[in-house]
Order: sequence, then C-alpha cells, then structure tokens
Amino acid sequence: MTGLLGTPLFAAGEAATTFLISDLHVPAGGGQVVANLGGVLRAAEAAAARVFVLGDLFDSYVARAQVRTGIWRDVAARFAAATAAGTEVVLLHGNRDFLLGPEFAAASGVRIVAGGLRGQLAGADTVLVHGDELCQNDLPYQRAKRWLRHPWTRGLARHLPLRAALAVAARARAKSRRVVSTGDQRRFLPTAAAVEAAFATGARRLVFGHIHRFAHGQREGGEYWVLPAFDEASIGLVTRGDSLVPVRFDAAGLGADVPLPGPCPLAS
Ligand SMILES: [Mn+2]
Repeated sequence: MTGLLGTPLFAAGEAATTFLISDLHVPAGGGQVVANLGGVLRAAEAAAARVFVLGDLFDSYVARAQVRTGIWRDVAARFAAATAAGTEVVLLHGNRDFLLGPEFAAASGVRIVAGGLRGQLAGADTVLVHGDELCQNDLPYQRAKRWLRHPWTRGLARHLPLRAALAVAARARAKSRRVVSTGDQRRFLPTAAAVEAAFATGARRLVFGHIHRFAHGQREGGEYWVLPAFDEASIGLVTRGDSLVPVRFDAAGLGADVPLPGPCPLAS
C-alpha cells in the first residue's frame, strides 16, 4: 500500500466499466440528489459498471446510530438493492462523512475506503482521492483534520446518540460554511505540489472532488480531473476505452456526454 500526503491508497481492483461521482452531500431531507443517485445505480446495473463515490456522499455522518434512521437508512437501502443485484459500489471517506463505518457497509453492501484508491483505470495508472489532502494551504483545516481523525475523537463521535450526533454535525457544517465564505479563496485550492506528488507515485492520472469545481487539466506528470459536486451538477465520469468521459446523470439513468471542462487554478 502506498500513500499520498498522508492518505493511504488501497488497490482499486479492476472492472470493464467504472462510474465516478463525488460530493453528493445528501442532506437529511434527501431530495433530487437521491433520485439522481438512483439513476447512477440503475445505469450502473444496466452497464455492468462499478460505482466509485469519491467522498462526501452525505452532508454529514457522525454516529453509527444514523444508519438506522432517516435518509442515511434510505440511502443504505438503495445501495443494498444495487449491491444485491451485483453492482460493486465503493465509497471513499470525505471530510464530512469520514466517520462512515462498518455499520453502513453492513447495511448497504458497499466497500468503504478510509483513504484513496489506486489502480489501472481506463488505460492509465490512476489515483483517486477525495481531494481535501491536496488543499495544503488550508492550514486550519489540515490541523483540525489531525485531531478530528484521531481514534479517540472518532470513537467518541461514532458512539454519540442520534440527537447529539445531529447537533454536532449541524454545528460543524455551520462553522465550515462561515469559514469557506469568508476565507481567502486561494486557500481552498489544491496546490501544484500536491498534484505533482500524486504523479510522483508513478500514477499518470489523478481524480478527486472536494473543491466543487469541475475541471480537467494536464501537467507534466499526467492528467487530472476534478469532479464537480454531484448535488449541484449531476455530472460524473465514465470509463470509455482509454479515456474518462464526463457525463450527466438524472433520475432515469445515464444522460448525455458533457463538454470537457478547462483546467483548475492550482495554488503555489
Ligand atoms: Mn469534501
């Protein structure tokens, strides 16, 4: 197992076709994003494709009690139907749902990855991560990440009763919104050094989400893709031959191809 900027990279395995989506931020109230996720799962079953979700499936997931109630139970049930029908689904931890644990895997049949993936995908050695580790200039976040993901903090949070968990999550989201809306926006960009670090592992393609900015670019070491937030754009990537192709999904399934986006500004 290798790593990237502190994120462990696990073997991605192989499949003929893979769908990639990221940052669904499914809220407690559900809504259109859940219908569109249903479309992704329907299309995956039709195409015998596996589905990779590159983190932040949920707007927040704190305690294991959540899987027994509300939208968290409903989404787990949708995944369970898909995985029972033979669709492979892999979830990476995002910064909002890194406490997703074995209870969710058991209820849904998905594989939960506490880190990133690396493997041969559409003809290239590819690294898939959520993307928060690439935003190296966001020092307050990177510092908070260290204690938030400490085993003691995690254990405490995961055992909170439901109401306390939801209150903690609501406070964390409100604080994050304040920080993101007032901070120097360059702080929230991936750094060029972080993207280069991905290619320094030997991979030739990097795919991530997190920054909610649909982009595709080339660097000396390879190409990178940034998935947009699925709850805003309903756009994902599909493997086709030796390429990743951006496509739109809706509740009915796979929609039309989407034009190639431009590159993302990278911070120094
Ligand atoms: Mn994120």
